[in-house]
Amino acid sequence: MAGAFSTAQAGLWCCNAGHTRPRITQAIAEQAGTLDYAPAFQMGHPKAFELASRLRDMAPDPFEHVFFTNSGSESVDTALKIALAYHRARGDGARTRLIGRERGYHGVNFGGISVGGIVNNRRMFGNLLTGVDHLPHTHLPENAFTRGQPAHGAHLADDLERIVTLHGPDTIAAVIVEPMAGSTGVLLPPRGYLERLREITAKHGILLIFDEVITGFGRLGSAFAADHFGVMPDMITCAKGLTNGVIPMGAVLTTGEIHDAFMQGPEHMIELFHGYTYSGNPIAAAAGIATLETYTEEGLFDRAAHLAPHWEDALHSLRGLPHVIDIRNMGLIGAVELEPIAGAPTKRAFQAFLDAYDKGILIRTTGDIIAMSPPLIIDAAQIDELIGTLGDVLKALE
Ligand code: PXG
Repeated sequence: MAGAFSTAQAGLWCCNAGHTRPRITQAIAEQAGTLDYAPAFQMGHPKAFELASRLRDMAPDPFEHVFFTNSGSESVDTALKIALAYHRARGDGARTRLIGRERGYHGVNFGGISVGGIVNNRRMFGNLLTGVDHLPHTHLPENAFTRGQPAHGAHLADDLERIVTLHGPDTIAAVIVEPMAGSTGVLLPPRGYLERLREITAKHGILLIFDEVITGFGRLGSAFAADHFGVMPDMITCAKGLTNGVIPMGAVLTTGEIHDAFMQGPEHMIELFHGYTYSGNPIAAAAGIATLETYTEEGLFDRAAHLAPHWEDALHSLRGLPHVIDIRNMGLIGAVELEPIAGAPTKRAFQAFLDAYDKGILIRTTGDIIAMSPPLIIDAAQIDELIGTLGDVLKALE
């Protein structure tokens, strides 16, 4: 791998094109010397529009509009607010409930932790948003060691019907899920699950938001997970890989229908009372354009798709090593789940993290799960080296 140290983690799931890419660093330097800041309220600058157009071109067809933020957390809260305001703008203002999912991660702002399903992210922070409910997570033991998308669990989406019946369909604004849950340990959507969620939300006039902060920009071998699964939500949130992790930036992609609901005039009025000082920041926009160019020029999303079977084989070769109770993979994402030490959850995986670091590889652990998302520029030999080293770590682990 490049240098003496290799990352199985692409930073924090964000440096999809690897580190210090010349096109990106150069674009940032040039932009800093040309237009380093421009206000984004009631005016704009060309680079923000250019990046929005390129994102639109890269995104699946229904997505025509972009709202820029500065992080995944801001993208999530922005999307939730757009959902509430969209229904309000259409005279459907009783739709105020937001539905997330257990073991979902949607960043650390109040909206995100409210719809998120990680107890430690919630318990310290009071009552959070009201009117929030949660779907069950999709992690079923009978799917252990499945290669790719698991077979069992599409029925878990039907729980949305229960929630709809409980609260009344006309009170629910949106459902937000990660198409593949990353942070809580690479929890894959069972076959048919996302399709079922789409069906039920559409039937009841509920918006569906895919949080693609991790799955966006090639992780699954397509620009977005929506392409990969062939399921189109109403909004996509993204960040991380948008600028290759180099400069903070996020975005919300919406359909024309959602955008148009706000455009009721008069023309001098603000349509959506929301935005950040740094929305569409010129340097971030320049980094984003250079990043998308790098992905396209180097065919990195196809590369991820082509490498995925090799990645899958390499990962699953770890089956049978001590303490390994599950292995999951999709695209260039993978997880190895370890049996927790009785009475000391997370200790074993954390030791694996330390041992791996000593051997020159950076892995990420969450609970007793080792989660990996290598840069999309990795090659087959590097995958073998990485997984070989991880195998040595696991063999020696107590
Ligand atoms: N949504 C999803 C799906 C994420 O994965 C966020 C929102 C929030 O993004 P920001 O940019 O506000 O951090 C994330 C972030 C990890 C890890 O190793 C994952 C994230 C952040 C930090 C660590 O699991 N994901």
